[in-house]
Amino acid sequence: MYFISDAHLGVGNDSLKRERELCNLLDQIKDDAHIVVFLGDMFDFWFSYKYVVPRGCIRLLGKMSELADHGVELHYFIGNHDMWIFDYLASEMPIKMYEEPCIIRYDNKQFLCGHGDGLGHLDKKYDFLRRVFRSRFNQKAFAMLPPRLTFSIAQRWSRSSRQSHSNQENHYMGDSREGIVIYCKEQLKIQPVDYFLFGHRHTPLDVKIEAGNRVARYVNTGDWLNHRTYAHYTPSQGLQLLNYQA
Ligand SMILES: [Mn+2]
Repeated sequence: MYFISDAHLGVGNDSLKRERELCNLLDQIKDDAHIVVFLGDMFDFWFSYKYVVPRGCIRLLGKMSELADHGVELHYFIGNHDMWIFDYLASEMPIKMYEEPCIIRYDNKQFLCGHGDGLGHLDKKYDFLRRVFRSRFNQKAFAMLPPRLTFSIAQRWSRSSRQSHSNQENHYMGDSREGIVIYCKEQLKIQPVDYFLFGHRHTPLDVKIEAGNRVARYVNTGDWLNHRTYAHYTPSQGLQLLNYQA
């Protein structure tokens, strides 16, 4: 079982190289992966219209559908950059799409997965924007604008969102400042979880989470944008954070 996040395809001069490397990883794991979980922001920006889809990212889309056809179970947690992907992927291949964190069961273990944005509610302004952008009514209104306008608004939002999140330090900031850690502790109080997996922080992390007499691990996959890190679980070796090797 593999977990990958935050490739942000479409941004930067090395986007194509990043995409090729990601496809290469998916090729490497194709035969032994039962499940691949994408933890969001694989695309830097996406908007699916009813009849039209954006340009680009065909290698990844092709590789994902190849894995799905090969019998690999695919899951996709929508991120804050690709939140307007809607039903496009699921209409092209067997893949399970999620807008909010959700538990995936494998090997009698509970993996609580999600993208990770807005968790812990440390940023009220972001909570508000998240609701605005995820409202079905606003999405429908947005889809009626001509793409030229939609894309320029969206690219500005994407850039500002990347800049505001880049204020977050690229190391562990402490339990009270890590929104995802706050969320993990709350969840562990309510239900048993073995592993929490998130992206969005762009920082590979492996944190022990304790609540009452329950203990779990929170692993952040880092990102494919800068770190080329991902997580791998096997029943014999448990959960590991790994670096991509060409
Ligand atoms: Mn994100």
